[in-house]
Amino acid sequence: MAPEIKYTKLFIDNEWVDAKSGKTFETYSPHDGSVIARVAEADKEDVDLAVAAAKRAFHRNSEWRQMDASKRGEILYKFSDLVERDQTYLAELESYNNGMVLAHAKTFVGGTVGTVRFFASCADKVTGETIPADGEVFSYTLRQPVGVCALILPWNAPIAMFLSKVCTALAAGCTVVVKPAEQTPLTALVLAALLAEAGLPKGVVNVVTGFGPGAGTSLTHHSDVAKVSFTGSLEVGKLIQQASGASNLKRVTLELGGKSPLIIMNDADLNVAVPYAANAVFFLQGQICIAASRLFVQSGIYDKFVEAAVKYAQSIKVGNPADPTTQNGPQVDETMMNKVLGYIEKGKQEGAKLLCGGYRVGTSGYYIQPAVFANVTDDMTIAKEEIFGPVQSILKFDTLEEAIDRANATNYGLAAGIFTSNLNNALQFSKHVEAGTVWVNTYLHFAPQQPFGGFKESGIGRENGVDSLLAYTEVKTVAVNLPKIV
Ligand code: TXE
Repeated sequence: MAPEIKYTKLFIDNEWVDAKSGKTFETYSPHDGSVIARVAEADKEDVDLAVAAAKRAFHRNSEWRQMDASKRGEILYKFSDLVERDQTYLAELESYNNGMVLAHAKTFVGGTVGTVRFFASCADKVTGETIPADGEVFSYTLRQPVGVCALILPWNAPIAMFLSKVCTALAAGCTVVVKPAEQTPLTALVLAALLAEAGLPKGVVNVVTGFGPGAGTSLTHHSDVAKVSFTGSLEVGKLIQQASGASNLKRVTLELGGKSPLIIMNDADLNVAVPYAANAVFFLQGQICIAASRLFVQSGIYDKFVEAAVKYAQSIKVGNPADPTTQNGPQVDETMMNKVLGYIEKGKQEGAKLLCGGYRVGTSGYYIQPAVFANVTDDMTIAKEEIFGPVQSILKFDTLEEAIDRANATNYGLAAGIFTSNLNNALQFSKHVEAGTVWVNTYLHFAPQQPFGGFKESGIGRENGVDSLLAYTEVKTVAVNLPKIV
């Protein structure tokens, strides 16, 4: 049975309101393309109201700004309990709107409760320093919340993205306006309701559903928004940097795409490496920024690895995300499905060898059978551009040095991995690869304590970990004159 849709309006000042224009837009089920709800479509006028509410909530006299930091933490702990209480419903709604397999959605929601609790524990640990400054002064720094933050979310992991960004901002003491992706607006609204239930004062978290041009651009150009945290495409990330420069130089954190390399050395344990490599690129139908979309396999085991990889990919059951036996669900929408199928066609045309999958499954919904390409070379489009779909591209290499240089020959730098039983290989690769996260004999390992983000064009700044928290603060230096004593 389809999960109940409880909220479809904008959430501003802890109230549910229609868009000023009265406009709504449809949101769909990727399983069959059916409309599951009509949601309020925010535009500039609504964004102005949401930002004004967040600005009021950030005023020095507001309940939020007057609140003890430990109390902010308590509210976040209470919120984590509510997310845990409603985790089944949240996972069902996530799966329904995004298409991710229900079991994966449940794991995600369960895991993100830990993220909320990590940031709850951080709320009263944002500290400054004392400075041994030259001269007769007592000098110290304060770490203060940056102000109103716009949090612009993607559609590939909506709950995880909402929780990680919102909880970091709240732990730092900011107020926020969240814009979920137009494809997946529903779970953000439920989470907003849970934040209000946890006791969050009005205006601290606001949610405006709508599109990039419109709600998104109104936020990124707004002069009362002090920071934007964005996860999405490289193209829009660059627009957001430009909007910052064209408006008020708002702080910008960007988590963009990737073309992450995974290296399999001759000495790797193939029983472990083959399933890890598959999961690294097929999880969430390949719709993850850290997808291991360039799989470099050393020449001594190349043929054996490719054979095992094909067998593994063929065993993946694609189907209705609500079915407990399903391993891969649909792509998020028709546009993304066609984009991925286009890349697969290009791979074939440019001479890569498609060994299995790579076709649409059925005619209803946006399903693609996982594809494995062998004989992929660095110059091919599928080895250069982010596909964001279930496409494993296997390249061959001879030496570790060669693998490192080829791994780094990209404008992206989000994640990387290596499977090897040789410690020197692992440490040398980890040292020289240009990536924000390196996994050794594992992949996709996430924890809220670990900073996550990209080198090069994969982004600016970090999500999660203490590093992310500091990016929601400004450092203020205070120097107090200390008259000399004798
Ligand atoms: O992303 P967009 P799309 C990559 C992936 C995918 C491609 C396109 O390669 O194929 O991006 O996906 C909002 N000002 N990733 O088109 O457009 C938009 O409403 C302000 C990687 O969905 O970047 C949504 O909320 N906001 C990725 C969010 O930006 C704007 C996750 C993301 O949408 C805007 C998703 C604008 N001008 C896609 N235009 C990752 N890093 O995990 C759009 N938006």
